[in-house]
Amino acid sequence: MENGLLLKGVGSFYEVLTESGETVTCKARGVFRKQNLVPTVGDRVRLERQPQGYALLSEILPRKNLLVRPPVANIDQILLVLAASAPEPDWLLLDQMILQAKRLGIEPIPVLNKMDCADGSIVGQFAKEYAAFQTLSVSAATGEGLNQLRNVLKGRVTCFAGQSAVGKSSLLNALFSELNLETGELSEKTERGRHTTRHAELWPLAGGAVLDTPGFSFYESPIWEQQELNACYPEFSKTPFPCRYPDCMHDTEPECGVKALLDDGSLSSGRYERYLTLARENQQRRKHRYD
Ligand SMILES: Nc1nc2c(ncn2[C@@H]2O[C@H](COP(=O)(O)OP(=O)(O)O)[C@@H](O)[C@H]2O)c(=O)[nH]1
Ligand SMILES: [Mg+2]
Ligand SMILES: [Zn+2]
Repeated sequence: MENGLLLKGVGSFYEVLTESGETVTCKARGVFRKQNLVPTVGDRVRLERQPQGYALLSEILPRKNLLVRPPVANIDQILLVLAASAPEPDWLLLDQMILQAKRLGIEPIPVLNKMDCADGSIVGQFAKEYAAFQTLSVSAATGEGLNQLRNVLKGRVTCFAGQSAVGKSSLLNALFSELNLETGELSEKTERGRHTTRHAELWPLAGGAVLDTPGFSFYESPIWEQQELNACYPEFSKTPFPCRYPDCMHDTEPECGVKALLDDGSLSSGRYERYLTLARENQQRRKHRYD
């Protein structure tokens, strides 16, 4: 038995990257169908070589997470791509994506692309508001920061997300010259690109793998307990004193440590205002959860 990472499914065949770095085509055991278990890109699997013919995919190891659109399992991290010029960053969307990722046990990594033509105010806001995160500043056009990006991808399974035209496909193409994804401004893009109907596929890179599908979507917002939501904001942990209420929403409550951070300028008002928008929405959903 060997362990491997499922890179790609083609009909009833699966391509599995083994620990020795070999790509092996496997057939799945019939038992999965009976168990209603579908081998999925990203699955950690066990395979058995056969004396002749295809290897058998004989076991799917427990999944850390399973995303549905596109179907992919065991994502470790998500690169949330923004442009330092156009299109203007949708910071609220970024903060929402950070929450969604954390909920699924995926590490969010904000990435600022187009550094070759950066707008200083966007670079400044990015640096200030996401200082508590691991971030990257890159340019698909000049290659700036791509070595750091490759380092971040090492040994982990990564997907990309972000608004249209921020440069997700360009970054993937810069990492994998064979990929050849369609890029361009919104207006230039054809309705259905060559790659839109394909199934997702993982590209092995430096002991890890990258999902080739840019434009990744989550399902609708889950309902959070306030404490869980607070835990998604690493900058909140630096409060000078704990909030009086452990489930403090940092809105109008008395003795709020987060408001104190805001008052002394160490928490950016933009991040805080967007937090409050999301926290209030969440509170509404929580109130109406049994409607
Ligand atoms: N100046 C500059 N333009 C870029 C960069 N990355 C992508 N672009 C351009 O931005 C546009 C959108 O890129 P694309 O990769 O299609 O974005 P996607 O929709 O996120 O996949 C294209 O015209 C790219 O040539 C970059 O680092 N610098
Ligand atoms: Mg694209
Ligand atoms: Zn508080």
